[in-house]
Amino acid sequence: MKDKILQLLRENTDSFVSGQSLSDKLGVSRTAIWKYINSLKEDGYEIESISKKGHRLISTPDILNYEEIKEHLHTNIIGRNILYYQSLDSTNNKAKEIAKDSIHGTVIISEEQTSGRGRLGRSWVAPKLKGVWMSIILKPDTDPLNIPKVTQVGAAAVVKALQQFNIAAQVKWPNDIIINGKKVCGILTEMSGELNVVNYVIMGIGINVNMDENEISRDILPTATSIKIETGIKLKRKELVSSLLNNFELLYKEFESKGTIDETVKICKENSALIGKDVRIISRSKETLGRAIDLSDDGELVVQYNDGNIEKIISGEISIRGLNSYV
Ligand code: BT5
Repeated sequence: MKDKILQLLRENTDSFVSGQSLSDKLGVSRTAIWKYINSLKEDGYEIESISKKGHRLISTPDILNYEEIKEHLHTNIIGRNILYYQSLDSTNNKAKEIAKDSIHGTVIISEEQTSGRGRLGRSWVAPKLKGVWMSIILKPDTDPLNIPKVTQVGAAAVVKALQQFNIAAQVKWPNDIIINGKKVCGILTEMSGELNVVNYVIMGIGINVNMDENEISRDILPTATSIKIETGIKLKRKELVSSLLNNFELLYKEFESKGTIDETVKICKENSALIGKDVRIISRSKETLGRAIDLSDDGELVVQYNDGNIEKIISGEISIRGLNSYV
């Protein structure tokens, strides 16, 4: 009912909509309408209410429910089913719980995470209302070996979305997006499948949007930052999410229909934080020195080790660092 009232108010922002006409159109009492309007106000909608005139929508809050995101969403499938929470331990955990019974393209968004996860059991800090913490459930008909490509599609979609707000960001292969050498976004792609079958993929994306420096926890401050800190721009998170989903659907289409990620690789190469740089390639057991020289057509990082050997690295459990710093 709240959605319907909101829709009617959105369609009439330059005039007042009377309580009586809302009540007539929606078939509920004026008292009920009054209660719903108050509840919308509590959600952060600014509504001017004047007796004998009615209600007029003045502004909408920057919250990440479907009602708000759909305003700028142009997708057919991705994000057409959004499950929105005030607080979750981790959107990837919630996505896992419901993935089997959810449609492809379902998105889980939470305003905060109390136990956000990174790769390899690391934690991800996700404070309330300051960023975008979301997971996309995907059901690709492909071999599990192709799933690392999805992380690259996500990374390219984040870079493209930021470009639409005139923000330049780079991909630090395989799963970080950085601005001025510091991390603003991390991607955690998880999969359930068998040898040759993918049941589902969950792509978790965390973006630090509007934190100030004193809101970034101290232990991550040396490598972490937010879009606001680096650019001074306070983005509307809902517009960023719509743009991200729009770009993701476009890029994912190529992967889904042809299995290739040419457009994604082009974006990741053009905006790579690593290509041309000396790097440390860190796996569980060892650290090797080399230079990042390219990105393969499949989105693997091509490195030349100091002994001259060239190898393509699959994202898996590898971390890349600069020789003396994060990048
Ligand atoms: C990642 O792992 O970067 C993947 C992060 C994915 C987060 C999203 S949020 C929505 C979804 N639900 C989840 O539970 N997770 C996903 P990794 O490359 O392992 O990096 C983790 C490291 O980044 C940590 O060890 C910290 O050093 C650092 N870190 C933690 N929180 C951060 C933040 N908010 N911003 C920047 N760096 C952070």
